[in-house]
Amino acid sequence: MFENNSVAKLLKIKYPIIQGGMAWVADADLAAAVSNAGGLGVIAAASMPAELLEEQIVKIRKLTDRPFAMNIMLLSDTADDALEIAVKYKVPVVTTGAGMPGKILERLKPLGTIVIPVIASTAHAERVFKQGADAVIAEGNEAGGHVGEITTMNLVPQVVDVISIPVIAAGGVADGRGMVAAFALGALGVQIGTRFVCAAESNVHINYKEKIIGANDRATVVTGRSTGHPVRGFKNKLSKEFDELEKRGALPGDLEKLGAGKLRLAVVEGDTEWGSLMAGQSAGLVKRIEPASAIIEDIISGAIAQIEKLKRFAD
Ligand code: TUI
Repeated sequence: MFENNSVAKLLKIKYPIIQGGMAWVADADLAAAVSNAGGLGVIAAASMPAELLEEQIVKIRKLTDRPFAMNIMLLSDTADDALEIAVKYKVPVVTTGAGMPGKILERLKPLGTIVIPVIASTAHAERVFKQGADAVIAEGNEAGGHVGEITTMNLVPQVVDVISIPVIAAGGVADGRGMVAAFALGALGVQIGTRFVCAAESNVHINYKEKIIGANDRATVVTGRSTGHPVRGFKNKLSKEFDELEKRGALPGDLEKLGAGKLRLAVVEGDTEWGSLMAGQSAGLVKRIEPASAIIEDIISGAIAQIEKLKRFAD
């Protein structure tokens, strides 16, 4: 079906669906399940010390012979280590987030690694295009975790207009309708995070998954704008405390202290009040825990059904 899709061809995958590179969430188990289902599974380096990251790469190669990616979060202290591990293990695809990946492109492009930066503005898209990126992931404000200001609806077509490499849409995509909408805006693939948090193969604490399944459209909020690194996650005691500190003009250092270790607290310990439950606005679309293969099949069949409706412009 996607034989002529340039993202599927570039990545040698069946469906142009890329799993989000979610710190603490995106391990070899989840990534292998996504890759085995025909998407691109992603291991997030951000939360992993070097030995654990190496172990996870060895593990995913046992679990799948399909392509997979490593996500390098550029704000992380271990980004340089992760880059060298990507080289050592010849990881086929690297996605980057939360910064400008000039150094990563310089190191990996000569080796033939496919590099796909996440960007949140047209200026960033143009920069990484000139630096040799193979594609970009244009991530809108609806996404979970660290977010830019522009919505997916506006970001994607404006990015498509300024670069001539494939654009993958992220932020607010969780089902077939979202995938078709992304393609209507000119994207040639989608990145999905929040829905894969609830995959059966995801090792995220059940409390976190249940929060997503119980969420409505207004369940998330962006905090931390004053730090320069705004983050979207569930409204809870932590987000309220963060908001209050920010309103009182707290120093970035104090806000950082409040945030430290809170993603782990949510993902590993299942603390839904004081943990940082990063999630996108699409949490309201996620209805159940199901295998990654069922998620991907539902997205593809939903997209086909939606296209049929669109052809008739009617119900
Ligand atoms: O990176 C993400 N999502 C993330 S990273 C993360 S861990 C974190 N924890 C605490 C504070 C901040 C982060 C959780 N979720 N998505 C990709 C993404 N990249 N979204 C936006 C950007 C981005 C932003 C600025 C990319 C480039 C950029 O460039 C700014 C610059 O000039 O450095």
